Amino acid sequence: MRQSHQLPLVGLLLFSLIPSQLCEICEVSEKNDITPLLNTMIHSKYTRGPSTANVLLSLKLVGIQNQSLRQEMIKQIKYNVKMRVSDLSSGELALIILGLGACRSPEETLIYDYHLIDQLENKFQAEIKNMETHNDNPLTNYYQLSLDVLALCLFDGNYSTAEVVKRFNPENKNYYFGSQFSVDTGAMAVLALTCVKRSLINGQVKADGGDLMKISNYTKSLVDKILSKKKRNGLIGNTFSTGDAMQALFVSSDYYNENEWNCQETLKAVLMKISQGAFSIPTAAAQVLPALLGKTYLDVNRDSSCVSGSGNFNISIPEPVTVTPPESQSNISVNYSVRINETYSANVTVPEGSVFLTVMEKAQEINQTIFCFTMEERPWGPYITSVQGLWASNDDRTYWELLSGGKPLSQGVGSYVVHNGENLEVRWSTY
Ligand code: CBY
Repeated sequence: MRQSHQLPLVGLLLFSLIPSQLCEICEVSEKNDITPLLNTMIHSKYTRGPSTANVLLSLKLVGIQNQSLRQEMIKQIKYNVKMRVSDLSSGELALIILGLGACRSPEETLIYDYHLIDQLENKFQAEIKNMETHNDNPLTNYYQLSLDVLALCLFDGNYSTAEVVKRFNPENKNYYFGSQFSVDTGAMAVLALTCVKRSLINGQVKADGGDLMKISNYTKSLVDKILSKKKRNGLIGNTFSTGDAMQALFVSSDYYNENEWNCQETLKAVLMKISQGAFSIPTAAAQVLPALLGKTYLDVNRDSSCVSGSGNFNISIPEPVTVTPPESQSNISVNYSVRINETYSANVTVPEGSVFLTVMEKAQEINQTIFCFTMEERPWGPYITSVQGLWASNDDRTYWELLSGGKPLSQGVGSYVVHNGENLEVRWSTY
């Protein structure tokens, strides 16, 4: 064959060798797919709860501009930092900084007006101090420590690279709950470490050469652990950790091979969960949304970041959906137990469609001594802090674990809907 005839053939061959994934953008293409998330996030009653900063951050990252909604959220955040900054946990404050600072918008000045970076530095120090005095246990957890490092790194706060290297070793127990690697925690750490690594490379932060190497090794190992939690249906960890895992994998593509992760498959699995109504809590919706549009928390202070990746993806605010409760409800009965060393049980009758919390309230009415409990409002909904007067403690890594049929639940008491005949349990556990 003459050379001039060979050329197009060679071209065709080369083209067919380019993996198809390279050409695909892993991002939602149908705006209707994310409408349920937007509905959950922007429904007015949620703009005031503990998830406000997360919702603001998420909406800004994906380029949704709604002035009145934004003003309301900023008002709420302002109130929180003015009135109760000392009550905020380190991670909550970090999220506020990320939310206010995202996209170089006017409210960014609030970070400096209220000295939020200084306050976060102090809170981060308090986390480290607690680890020194309480057997390596932070005041909160490593998910929040990673948010702290991320916010300090993105907004030029002070943190010690040596401290990061010392604490974020992937074998550290704080990445695990029991023997299980926490995908959410690992993913947030990858984002934080990637930011730190970039600052070291750009020379913005000084460190000795070994630190950069260690951070790279940590990232590689965390990415491996995250990928090992990939499920057959494409989710990574569970429904609620997949968005964070996607963000981590977006920023760390140097650390895994293309054939180790099929982003399209993961995206499809998340879209399926959205269509099944899985992201009904604003925090859940806010955490998953950026990844679906190819965004990560590292895009927060990039100039051009806050427009939709595909350019022509124009999202408008959907009309709120009004849910009408069913007219007549039948009752169901479940078995409810509190397990410390002994097990205390009761049969409880609740209306069909009730959540775990309703069962606990009913049980408390039956026997105030055995079934009394306390809870507090967290970004993911109510969190059980004590049962029978026994309090969960981060210093001791104890908590009240929720189980059904002996298996841990992946939802909290405010969202898990119970079924007739189910064996529900709250168990005094360590993590
Ligand atoms: N966020 C945080 O500080 C929380 C970090 C987080 C890793 C979080 C999951 C992930 C996330 N994206 O926010 C986390 N959970 C932690 C750290 C913890 C521990 C809390 C104590 C501490 N050291 O801070 C602890 C005790 C191990 C824990 N979670 C317990 C529970 C159970 C709560 C039961 C109760 N007492 O009310 C529960 C219900 C598990 C169980 N079977 O008992 C639980 N967590 C769940 C299900 C979850 C998921 C919530 C999913 C949902 N739809 O409600 C979770 C997203 C989350 C919140 N926990 Co924890 C993990 C998942 O399933 N992917 C930062 C802050 C600023 O927002």
